[in-house]
Amino acid sequence: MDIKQTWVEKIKLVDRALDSFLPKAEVYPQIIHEAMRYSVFAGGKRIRPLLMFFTTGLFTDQWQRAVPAACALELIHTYSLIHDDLPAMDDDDYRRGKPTSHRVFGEATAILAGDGLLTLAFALLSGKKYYNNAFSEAYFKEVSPEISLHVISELAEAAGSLGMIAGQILDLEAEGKTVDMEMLDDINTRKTGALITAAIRCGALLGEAQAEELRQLSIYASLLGKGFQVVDDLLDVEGDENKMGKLTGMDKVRQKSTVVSLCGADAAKKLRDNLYNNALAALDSFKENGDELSSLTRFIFYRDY
Ligand code: GRG
Repeated sequence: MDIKQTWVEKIKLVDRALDSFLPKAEVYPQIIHEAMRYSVFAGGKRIRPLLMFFTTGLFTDQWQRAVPAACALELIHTYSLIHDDLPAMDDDDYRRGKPTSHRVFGEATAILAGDGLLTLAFALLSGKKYYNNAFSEAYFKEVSPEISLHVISELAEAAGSLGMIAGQILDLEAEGKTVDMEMLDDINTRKTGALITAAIRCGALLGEAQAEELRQLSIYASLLGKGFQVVDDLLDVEGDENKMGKLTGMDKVRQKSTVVSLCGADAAKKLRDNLYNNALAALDSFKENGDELSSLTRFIFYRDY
């Protein structure tokens, strides 16, 4: 089985687990569950769950214990995209090739669908209701309460007003202004990097990594988060709209400062390559079980959607 096939199988597992955690679309009040499901199953790449699985896999074969936390992170990610697309924020009509949540369900329902996903993320990691869910079995059996609380707090901090929400508000405030590279790096570290870092750190915690291993992986995560955003900025300029399922060139329209607008596409590509090499070097000490994480790192840095 080649590495890509193992990715597909893990993504299918995430989809089945998400399906089991989310209330069915027929559950009252149907419209909110329909809207939550619409965005969760709209074709996301599931990069964050894979990052978490492969990081737990550096330390143990029992990576399935990471399934609930990986799903929780994907729910938080999906909520952030629904809210980011709203008229009050980026006002986007398409995401992943499909009409955005508010275009299908209206603004109020889209806001509530995001809220529902964010709160479900924390419910499924802590609620008795999920103890008997087949996808949670390993998590509730094998993970100590101390580690479980640590994971919940990592996710909350990453999503919160010092993490992703800080990045979003700073990003909105910076629209129409030219920010310097230091400020841009801070925005991106919070807006995009916080959830990427949470994927890696939660994966390491669930694998019972030692403090030094967690520190080393946090360095890797920070480089990966920066790289993720540089590639996103490059794709906005050079990407294929059909592959990406959304309009390109929007950073310019919205007068957003990006690495590409500040330094040009060539310099952005050099930065991407440097970040990629440094990210791989940060994984060096995990060589033995690190193949999947290294391949996913390559995919993230050189993806075309
Ligand atoms: C609204 C609280 C709040 C936060 C929004 C996510 C975000 C913060 C803003 C989105 C802006 C953006 C497009 C940032 C680039 C990084 C990013 C999150 C890209 C989308 O992630 P992918 O490529 O998406 O993993 P898929 O669709 O594959 O799940």
